[in-house]
Amino acid sequence: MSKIVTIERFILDHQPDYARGEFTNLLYDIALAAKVIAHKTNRAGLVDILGRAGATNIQGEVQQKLDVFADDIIFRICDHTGRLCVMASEEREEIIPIPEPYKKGSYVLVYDPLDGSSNIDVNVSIGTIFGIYRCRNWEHRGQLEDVLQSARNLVAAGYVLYGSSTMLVYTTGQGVHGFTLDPELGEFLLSHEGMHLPEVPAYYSVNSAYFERWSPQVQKYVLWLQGREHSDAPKMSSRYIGSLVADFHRNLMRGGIFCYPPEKDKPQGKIRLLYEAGPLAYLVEQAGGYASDGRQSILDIEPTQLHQRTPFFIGNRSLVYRAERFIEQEIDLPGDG
Ligand code: P6P
Repeated sequence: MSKIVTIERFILDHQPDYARGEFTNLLYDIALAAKVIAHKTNRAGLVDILGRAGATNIQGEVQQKLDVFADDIIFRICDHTGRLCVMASEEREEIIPIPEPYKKGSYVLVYDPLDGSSNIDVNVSIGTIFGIYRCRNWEHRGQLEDVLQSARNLVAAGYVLYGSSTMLVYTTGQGVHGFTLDPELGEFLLSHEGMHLPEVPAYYSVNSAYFERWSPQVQKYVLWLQGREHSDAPKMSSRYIGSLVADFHRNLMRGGIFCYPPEKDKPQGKIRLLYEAGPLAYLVEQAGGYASDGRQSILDIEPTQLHQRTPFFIGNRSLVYRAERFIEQEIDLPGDG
């Protein structure tokens, strides 16, 4: 039997010497939010049934869409602790200042409260993604400049996967560690210490229904992934469930690549840079992998807008580097002189 380590114990035992508890407590706050959201998402189907009496559920709460609920929970757990100077959420158009009279803290929290929430109705796993920066501007309460930082500046990143079990996976730059929620104890217990991408990838994840939307270079890359046209790609299987956190987590555990390429009418793709691609890119590098927009590391992209999107290739280095090689090729199109 392995040792029993709660996430709180692990965070304390691994906090950097300079940590004054603010950063450590912020990670606790996120773990608490994950427990509350897990409790709610695990009853998603029931909330509709229980809440059929009018627009409220049996607790008399106004029924909220789960992603709005998740956003609200993270905000209400984090807004008053004095650990943050500002937040940004996929669910909110603007940055989220820390309300007066609460003390301004040293950190910035960016998050996608419930990614893939459209999958809730069909009982497919969904996730929360988060990233933590240090505040840049000490003069004012948090500002946009504190949020618009490249993912290379992250001091922590992670995700929560609400699946067959609820897992919280995070890194503070000292490796990637996974914790599984014991619903009876209400504790996240260390279950995957020192996670690392396997050398040999098992899966590629891409929505092949969009093949015609991609550039010829991306089309050739995906055909390569599929082992066609004299491909020297490793033999892989295709897995794509339309939930980034679930697809990413499986590929982290088994090796592989997740791709959301640019499209003719969506040149920036779909995945958000600040609170989806950036935190996962920071985490995957800690697990031996790499993330790119097809031309450069996701970590080096300087955000200019809160909700900007980016093409996204993330997973085993060898597979992502290959995507960059295919995309940089100038392909002679039919009719070219
Ligand atoms: P598509 C969910 O909406 C999401 O943002 C990611 O979780 C997921 O990987 C992607 O979109 C799926 O998008 O266009 O393939 O349905």
